[in-house]
Amino acid sequence: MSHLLVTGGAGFIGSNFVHTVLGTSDDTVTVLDALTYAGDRRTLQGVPEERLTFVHGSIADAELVDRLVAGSDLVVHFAAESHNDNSLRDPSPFIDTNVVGTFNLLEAVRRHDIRFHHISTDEVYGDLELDDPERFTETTPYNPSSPYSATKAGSDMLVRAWVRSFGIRATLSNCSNNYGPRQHIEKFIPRQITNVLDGRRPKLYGQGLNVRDWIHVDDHNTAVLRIIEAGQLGETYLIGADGEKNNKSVIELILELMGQPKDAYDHVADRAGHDLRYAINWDRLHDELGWQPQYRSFEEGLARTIEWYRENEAWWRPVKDAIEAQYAEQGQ
Ligand code: NAD
Ligand code: TDX
Repeated sequence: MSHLLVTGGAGFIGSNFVHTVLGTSDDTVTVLDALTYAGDRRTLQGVPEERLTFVHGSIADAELVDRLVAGSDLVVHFAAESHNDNSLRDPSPFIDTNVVGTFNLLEAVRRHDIRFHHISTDEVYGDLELDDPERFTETTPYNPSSPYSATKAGSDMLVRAWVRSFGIRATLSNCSNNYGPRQHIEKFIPRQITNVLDGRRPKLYGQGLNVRDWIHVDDHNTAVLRIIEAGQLGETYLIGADGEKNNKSVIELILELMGQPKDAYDHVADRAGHDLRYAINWDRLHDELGWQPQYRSFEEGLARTIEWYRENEAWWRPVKDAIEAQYAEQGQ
């Protein structure tokens, strides 16, 4: 039995991780979450509360971080400012949380010699051409495009430097685009699902030919657990599930699954610097650690995700108008 410190555990991927850990082990968990606009205490409803401690605070608070890290066996670091569009409007919280927050955690795990797992993204590698036969691997050079991905790249580099220079016991993972329950409705898939539920038309940036490599959030999290269990210290593992799809086809599938005409969406202003394509080669994770995704059908995973948003309107409804008003200001 271990005690985990999970940063960002009230957000999308972190909360699903806590549900999985508390549901499948005897471990205890402390969640440290600043409850920004993206965090919601209700994402943790239904977990065994007697094994959960919730701390409302920021990873930018070095003293708090030090105290919580000292009492843990393992730190799993999800907390981040995570939305590219927000990073184009105001990059500053991305520096504070993604760079300075990660630095605080690294210093604390170094002082107390605590095992650390760093959650990152495939966006640190930049983008690929649509017809490029290559996919990202663990040795692809870093080439981030947005303020968000640049701060994630910076945080990865800090972790790697703390491994090399100070010998901290850390692993890293870079995952492709996640979908599933409890994702903030600013993000592509839940935005479109809640648009349809709300009688609005889905919004496609530009021509929608940009490709994302979709993975169900539960598959991301089983991969993280496998890396924590068996990954080589100091190493990076890419997480993906062969889920490449262009945005237009995803919107069409959402409309079809929700009983709407396939063309009932609007083209809106494109994102500045919009990455064209992400694609993950996850051979290392499979060959070295024997991991495989469980969600083989995107359509089925998406249908279940649509059901979740249908059944949990109370969760997203209060912020829907404000999110759409913010997008409308940008012509999106
Ligand atoms: P999210 O925005 O849904 O959740 C982030 C959580 O972090 C929120 O609960 C928020 O309140 C918390 N947080 C923000 N600033 C904080 C601070 N200073 N201190 C403490 N908590 C803070 O993000 P997500 O989509 O769940 O992403 C989680 C992690 O996974 C991030 O590191 C992200 O870069 C990475 N990632 C995400 C995806 C994806 O598709 N969503 C893919 C690959 C990697
Ligand atoms: O309304 C929309 N219409 C649209 O066409 C929105 C919100 C997005 N898009 C496009 C932009 C992207 O090509 O859909 C694609 C996905 O957009 P996001 O959900 O914003 O994700 P992305 O920018 O790809 O980044 C995500 O995956 C990698 C996460 O937000 C990051 O945290 C993660 O690192």
